[in-house]
Formats: sequence, structure tokens, C-alpha cells
Amino acid sequence: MTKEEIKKELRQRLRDTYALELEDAGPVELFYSLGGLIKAISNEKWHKTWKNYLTEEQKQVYYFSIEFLPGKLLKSNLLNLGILNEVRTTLADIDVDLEELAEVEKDMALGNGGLGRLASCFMDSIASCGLPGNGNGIRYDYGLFKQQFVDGYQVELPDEWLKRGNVWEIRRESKACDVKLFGNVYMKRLANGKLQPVAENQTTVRAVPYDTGMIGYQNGIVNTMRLWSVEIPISEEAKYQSLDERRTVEDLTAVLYPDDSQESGRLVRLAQEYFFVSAGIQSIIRYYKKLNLPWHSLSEKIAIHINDTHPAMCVPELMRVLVDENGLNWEFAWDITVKVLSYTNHTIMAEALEKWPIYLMKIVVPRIYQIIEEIDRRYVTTLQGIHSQDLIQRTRPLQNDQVYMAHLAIIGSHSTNGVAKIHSDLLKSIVLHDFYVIYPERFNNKTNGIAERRWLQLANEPLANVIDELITDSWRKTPQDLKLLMNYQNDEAALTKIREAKLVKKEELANYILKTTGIEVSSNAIFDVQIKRLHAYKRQLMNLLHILKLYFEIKDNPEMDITPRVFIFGAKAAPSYTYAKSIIKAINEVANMVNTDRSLQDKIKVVFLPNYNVSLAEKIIPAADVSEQISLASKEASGTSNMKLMLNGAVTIATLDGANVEIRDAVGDDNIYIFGLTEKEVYDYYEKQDYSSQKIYDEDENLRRILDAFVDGTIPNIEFEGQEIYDALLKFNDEYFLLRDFHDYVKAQEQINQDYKDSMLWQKKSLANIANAGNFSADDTVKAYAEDIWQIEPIFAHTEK
Ligand code: 26M
Repeated sequence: MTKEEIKKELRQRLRDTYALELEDAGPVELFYSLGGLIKAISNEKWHKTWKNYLTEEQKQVYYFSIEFLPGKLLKSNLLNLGILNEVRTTLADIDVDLEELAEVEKDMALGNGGLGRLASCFMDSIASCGLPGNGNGIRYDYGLFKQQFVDGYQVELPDEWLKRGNVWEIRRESKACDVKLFGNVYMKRLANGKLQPVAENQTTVRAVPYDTGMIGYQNGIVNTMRLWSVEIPISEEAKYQSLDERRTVEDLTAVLYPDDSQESGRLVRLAQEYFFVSAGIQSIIRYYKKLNLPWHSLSEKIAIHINDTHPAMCVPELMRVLVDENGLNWEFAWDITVKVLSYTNHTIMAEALEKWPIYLMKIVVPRIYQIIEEIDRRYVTTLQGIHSQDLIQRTRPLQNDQVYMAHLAIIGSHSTNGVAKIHSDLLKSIVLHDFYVIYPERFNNKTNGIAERRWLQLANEPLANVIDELITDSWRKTPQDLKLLMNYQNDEAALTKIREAKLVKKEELANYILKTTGIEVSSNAIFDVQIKRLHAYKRQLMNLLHILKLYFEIKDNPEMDITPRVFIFGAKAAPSYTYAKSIIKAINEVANMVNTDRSLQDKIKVVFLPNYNVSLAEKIIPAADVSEQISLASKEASGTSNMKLMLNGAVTIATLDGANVEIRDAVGDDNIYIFGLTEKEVYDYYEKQDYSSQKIYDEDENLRRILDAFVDGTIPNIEFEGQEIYDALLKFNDEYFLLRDFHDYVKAQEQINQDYKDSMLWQKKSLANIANAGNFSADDTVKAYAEDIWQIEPIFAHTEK
């Protein structure tokens, strides 16, 4: 498209939709008009892609995820269509700043954190690798809550992301499905002697899909992310007399549940899970039937991926559709189901492993519960005599009046993977060891990855441009090419350019911090960043203990030699997770205490930026010098901010947890600061049960002073929260070993303080991190899924044949 064509199109759209001329349009009208234009451009490719998959009968994967977290799509769509620069300069010609338009778009925040963001990185990569793949999820009216701080406390506000409408989606009423919930089911014997389930008093809701094009990186491919929204079927309208009754249906897709174990027992959440699973499976089977192929070929055309256990009802739902609705016999249907499905585990945290009370399942999805009972019954009988009674009992889906969703997912699929080497190993050796004994061939690892397009090309243009100058722009298509940067390890001019690019982003962030919080920070300071959900196991509190240590040291010795540091936090706490909220309050109070104390001479500053989300991540990550990845070893399945931060030249301080282990292997010990207990040592403590945080407290004077600060009034305004934290660490014996790892953590931090002073030494470490971040490309991760698990092929490979 030429600049003139772009201008002409924009003019036309502004007239047609807003009755405005270009000169009179504001950022909102311009954003929606530009969005419409982009959609028109991509629609042609979208239709071609779809037709191609259909006529070639390409095997496709459907990635079922209850969360997707794409963030904003404007610049990413422009980049992937290959028109980012044309559009930017065209707008500049008419005095419009693309960045200002981009700010108009609301983040699409239909996810909590790592799991949802991973799903969106995968969508970008699947399209960019030319793989036939689709997303299947829920179109929540409200995404993850907006976070504000009031007196240092987290306050949650609704996320009204759809208020001005969503330019990217297409509502496809013609593709709607009916989903049936509640009621009761009994088995009726037919004339031929077969049993048939008959349902009574069911509630039928309509699932209406909204499709969003997932545009591949400059390859003409546009895949589909299909999100389902609930509606009352027209035929049922008469049944809903009052607004209240209508509301109970409409509530189904109203809001995303914040990752919150206490909320996980809720009826609506279970209904959400079944809703998008059932609608997704039905629309896949409807498509498959159009191909007119025999049922045994289903697994040659369709792969369905279960992202964590939230979509685990795919197992009984696919069985239901095959057996009840299409008359297949159980054994045949089961064989197909296992071949079609695969499952990823994202956590070993016991409280996050989903279990649903049987009584609730019977209420919400009675037929699905019957099928689960049959799966359970057959599981037990099939393994009889092959494995021990104990093992069978421990692994069956139904136990303790609950349905174990992970058991269902593993038994009903052909592949179970973890998301980093150490995590997958732990699954095999401990967490899911019983299943590993039964199905060793089903277990595999797929280390997470990230979309470099968003996290470097878009988020960090200054660095991206320097990299182009040094090694050409081949890395933009092939992130592995970033390795070529290793040739510049001793090139002072190159290292300086990279440092200057970092400085640009640090100044931008410093301005943002000043504007949004009023806190002044210097871009000469080390920007030390911890950004992730607030969870005890991620140990934001240990970071805070270190800050307090520095605070006391500077107070005692105002002239101490320390490289100025800005500690930057971003984190949301689940609304009912009181301990996490107390930590937020404590960080905010320490921040206030530190930032207003002139005697510290700006040696340390603490900034807790509210409402951490994808867009804020895009501002923070490029500006980071230090990446905090300090979870207790064994607890963080993978982490992905660790990868995004290294890609942007931050140097990591980390425990040997999740993908940190592979990051260390990639960059080498000289370019990462590793500290703390290993996963094995953590498990040794569990076995011996001889950990005593009190003992460490008693023996360490400095640590005593730091912990006492929480209860002796040193940190103001945390009477309640301070006590809660103090008790967690001492009275309740410090579940996540903060005190045990603290000393080692401090030593690693002191080394960072030293090393940062030697600018070239530091830049060299930073360079090694950028250069090796190509190892963590989501492109490679999805290719591995495609080959090992889904057995799907890129569309180019197919057309070349
Ligand atoms: C639970 C109950 C009610 C509502 C929501 C939840 C829930 C939602 C998401 C529980 C867990 C959820 O996600 C777990 C998760 O995000 N795991 C993270 O996955 C990332 C991608 O694999 C990893 O990088 C992180 O280490 C892992 O914590």
C-alpha cells in the first residue's frame, strides 16, 4: 500500500463512520478507522488461509485455553502485515502520532498471567510459522480487574475493555452452537436394546463465537482465535421472564475469574469451563463432518490441546459428541479421543491443581459426570492386574467425592507435557510420578518461549535498530540469529550503542514513573525489576527484605558506596489472597518511607507501578537492568518474564527454578547471578522436616532488625499486615524458605552492585543475554509441539510439495 492509498482509505472511513474529515478527527476516531482498514487488509488473507486449510484438508490444531492475554493488537498487526513503517510515516505526514493512536486501544486482558500470555505468544508464533492452528476460549465482557492503590492497598476495579467496541473481532452468529447445562439425565432402553441418555429440564444457552484474526509475521497467513460469548437463544426467550433470570445466563461469560484458589469451587466457573469446551468441540466436529471422512480419520485432521486442566472436560465432551450424538461405540470413541487430545501442565502448586466436587458436577453437567464415571470405571478395570491396587486408586479420576481434572486430562490424552526441563522432570519424578509409571511414553517437555516480535521488535525499537546495524535484520524472522551478537563481546563501540539504547528506554520509563506516581528516579541508577503475579512462592517479600537491608545500611552509614538502584515492582494479587495483599501494602509503605527520606540521597528508590499488564510490561521490560527471578526452587513451572527481560538485555538474578535453569545453560555462569537452595535441597528439607526459620532469625542480627521492622513501627501503617508477614516468616516457619535463601541472595546482589560499576563488564553480560534469548523463541516451541504432539505441518511446506 502506498502512503496515498493509506490516506485515501482513512479519509473514506472517517467520512463513512464518523462524518469527519481527516483534519477534524481525534485519536479515537483515527484509531477505529485505522483498525478497520487493517482488518480489511487482513480479511482477504484470513479468508484465503481458511479456504486453503479447508480445500487442502490440512490437519489443524485447536488450542483450548480459558485465558488469552494478547494485550493491544494495533502495532502488532501492523508489524505482522509488514506496513508498520508506512503507516507510521503516513500518519506523521498529517501530524498524527501512531503511538498516540495505539494508546487508545484497551488491552485485551482475558487472562491472569503467564498461562494466558503464553497462549497469546503461541497464537502469534503458530500463525508466524505458517502452522494451521486456532485458539478456542471465552470472550469475557470484563477482563482481569484494573488495579489501583489507595493508601497503599490494592483496590480492584472492573475492566471495561469493550466499552468503545472491539475493532478486531467478527461476530459470527451463523456459527453459533447450543450448550446444555443443568437438568437431569436418565438412561432409556431403546427397541434395539441399546441404552440412550435422555435429558430433562436442561438449560440451553447459545454460544456465539467472536473471531479475531491472528496475523502471521509477513507470511500471508491469518489464523483464527475464536472466543465464545453466551446469549439467550431466541427460542428460549419466553422462559426468561425477569431481567434477573436473564442475568444468570448472561453472567456465564461476564467476567474472568482472577487466579484464586478460594474462588475455584464456584458453580459459574465450572459452567464457564464446560461452555467453551462444549462450543469448541461441537464446532470442530461440525467442521470435520463437512469433510465427509470416516471417524477413524479424525485424529489425522484434528488435534485439540488442553491448556492446563481448565479445558479438561474436552475428554468427556468429545466422548459425548462421538458416542451420544454420533453413535460411535465407546472403545472406538475412546481410541479417537486419546489420539486427538493432548495436555500441558503449568503448575505443581497443590492448591492450583483443579478438583471439582462431584455434587457440583452432577448439578452443572450431569451427562458429563456420567461419562466421567464410566471413564473412571473402565480405567480401574483395565488396569486391574497390570498395576497395584494402590497405584490404581491414587490415579483414578474420581476420589474423595471429587473429580481430579489433571487425572482426567492425562488418562484421556496421548501427551502430557511440562513447560521447562526442571518442571517436566519434577512431574515425572514426583508430582505425577504415578502416571509416569503407567504411561511413561506420554510424558514430555516443551520449554516455554516468547514472541520476540512483540517483546523486542515492537517494545524496544532502539535496541532492535542497534541489532540491525550490527548483525543485519535476519533475526527478525529467525530469532536464533541473535547469536551473531556474540561476535561483539569485546567491541566497545557496539556495547556502547547497546547501552545507549537501554538508556533511551530507561529515560522513557523514568518519565512514565514521574507522570504516574510523582516519584523521581534517575536513569543512571540500576533499574531492578520484579514483574509477575503476587504469590508467596515468587518471593517478592524476599526482594523487600533486601531493600530493607540496604535501607538500614545507608541509614547507619550515609556515605556507603552503593550504585544507586531503583527497585521496580509490578504485580496484581488475587482479590481474596489476603497475604499477597499484605505484601503489596508493605512494599508500598516501604516505598513511601524510602522515597521520602532525603538522608538516603537517592541511593535507593522503590516504585510499585499499579495495574501491571501487557502494555505496562512493554514499558518496563526494555528499561530493566536486573531481572528478579527468585521463586523458591521447584515452584515456578517455567516463568516467561525471565525470557522477555533477558531478550532486552537485563541480567538475571535467579534461583535454579523453571526456565532459569535453561537460561543459565544458555548464557553461562558468568552472565547470570544464581543463588539459593536447589530443588533437591528443598525436597530434602521436606523429607527431613528440620527447617527452622526461628533459628536463622535468632542467629542473624541483621535479619532480626529487618523482620522486627514489620512489627515495631519502623515501617509505618502496617500494624496488621506487618504482623501477618512476621508470623508467616516465624510463627508458621517460613513456608517458602525466604530466610534460608536470604543470605545467599544478598551476596548475589552485592556482586551485582560491584559488577555494574564496570560498565563494559556489565554490557558484556547484557549482550550475552540478548544474544542467547533466541533460544527461547515461541516459534521454536510451537514447532516442537507441532512435530512431537500435534503432528501438524506448516502450510508452506505443504504447498511446496
Ligand atoms: C484458578 C482458580 C480460579 C480461577 C483461575 C485459576 C487459575 C488460573 C490460571 C489458576 C492457575 C492459572 O494459571 C497458572 C499459571 O499461570 N501458571 C504459569 O504458567 C506459565 C506458562 O506456562 C509459567 O511460565 C509459570 O511459571 C506458571 O506459574
